[in-house]
Amino acid sequence: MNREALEKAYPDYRKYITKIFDFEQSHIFKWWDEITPSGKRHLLEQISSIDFTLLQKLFREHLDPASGTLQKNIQPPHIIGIPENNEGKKLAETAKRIGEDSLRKGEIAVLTVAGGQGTRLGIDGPKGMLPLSPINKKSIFQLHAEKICALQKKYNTPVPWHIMTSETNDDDTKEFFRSNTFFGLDPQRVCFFTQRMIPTVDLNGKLLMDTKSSIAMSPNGHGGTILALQEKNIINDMKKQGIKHIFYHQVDNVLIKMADPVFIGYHLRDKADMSSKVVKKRNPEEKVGVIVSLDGHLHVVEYTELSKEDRYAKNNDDSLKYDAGNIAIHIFSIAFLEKLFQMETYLPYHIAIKKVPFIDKKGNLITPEENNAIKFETFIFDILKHVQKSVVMEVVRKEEFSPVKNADGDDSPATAQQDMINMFGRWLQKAGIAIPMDSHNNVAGHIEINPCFAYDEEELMKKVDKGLKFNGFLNL
Ligand code: UD2
Repeated sequence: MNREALEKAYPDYRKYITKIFDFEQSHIFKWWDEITPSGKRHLLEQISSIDFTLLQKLFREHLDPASGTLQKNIQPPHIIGIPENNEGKKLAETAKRIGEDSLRKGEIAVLTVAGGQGTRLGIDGPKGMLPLSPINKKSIFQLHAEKICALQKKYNTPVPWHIMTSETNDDDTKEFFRSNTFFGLDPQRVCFFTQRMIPTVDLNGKLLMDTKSSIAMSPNGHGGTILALQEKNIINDMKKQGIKHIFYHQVDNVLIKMADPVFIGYHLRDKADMSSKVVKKRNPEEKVGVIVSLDGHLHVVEYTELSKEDRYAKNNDDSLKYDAGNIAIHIFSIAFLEKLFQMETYLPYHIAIKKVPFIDKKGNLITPEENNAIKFETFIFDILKHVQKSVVMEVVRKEEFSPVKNADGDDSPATAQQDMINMFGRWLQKAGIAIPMDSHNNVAGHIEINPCFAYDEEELMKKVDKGLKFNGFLNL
């Protein structure tokens, strides 16, 4: 398609059309004469949303990775460990009281990031819709919703829930909540917002098309949360409701201890800007980033970016030196986020080389078997660089972290279900109920406990019938 003709025909989009040619991306107009007027409009709208200067800079950085590498002076961070003695337990109890007080005052909102595409899981639709609970096959969203419901009852307070989606799954997510009557939550207190999208390019930096009238775009990473909170004025809405801190987590962790008061308490006690939970890494190759201290600041080194030497580095007692696995559970203070907005700080983009479907020169949709594309993503934890005060708290993995990432094997729906059953089994055992285990040390049978019946072990102890006999199936 001819540049002058296009510029003349669409004067409103002239400056964007010019950019397409200046940045040598004019192949996207290959099918211009074939596509419908609404297809043309869509493509022009997409072009007007793209920052081509940024895209070119990111691609150049990808070609010259030396500019992006760091990690020279990393050290293990200071961590609040799992309480092992009376002193540790007392500190945790005090923190819990502080956190509960804040919950009662209605100062905490929950934010779930659910804008990802779930490509590794290979499902069609939002991950949160996956039916997952061991007996009732409740979706992940429902499991989260019930925990929020239980919190509201326990602390007699509203806990607003903000869910970040992306263009790829926003409609489906909202429709899922509507058709399930918001799982009993007040729809006024469930707020959806979308993150921005960024184009995907091929290995030569050329824009990929997923149809003849559409550039392949992907969500800009969970770091997009920060920009979205700012652009959509969500922080102001939260402040009006008296919210002072945001409890942040990823949609895929079915064991999430929603708005954990102990964690909130430590965060408040230390007047932290941002706090993080960690678990000990299972092994050097586990796909979680690690929290480290870098030049006096906390920093997360993503699993793809930690050198082999550091991945395998050991302490004298043979434990891993960098084992503070980031499980993406954070608290942000609103005051800190406001300061961050004023600084106009931009999170850096990371690069992922992936397989992305595209249309070839003949217009046929190709699903590649080899990596063919570069995706650009920002990561929420990169704001640690701007944090003055921070808490890192270690928690017990089997009580708090079981993500659904893969279709099978580790971190799959099957392991998530088993981890839930085993956790409920341990709670019941603590309450004095005999729970038989199989040869893999898993509960022999199925258990599901609704958080509205018992939110945690403590509550279960109070409520469960101590004479209960487990016959391999328990749905409370
Ligand atoms: C993430 C962390 C990893 C570890 C692990 C724990 C990154 C880069 N790595 O790995 O260090 O903490 O999680 O489970 O974060 N999402 C969005 N928008 C996006 C991209 C992702 O909302 O543009 C959400 C997504 O819906 C999911 C979460 O972020 O809830 C994690 O995304 P992921 O599965 O791509 O991250 P993963 O598992 O590689």
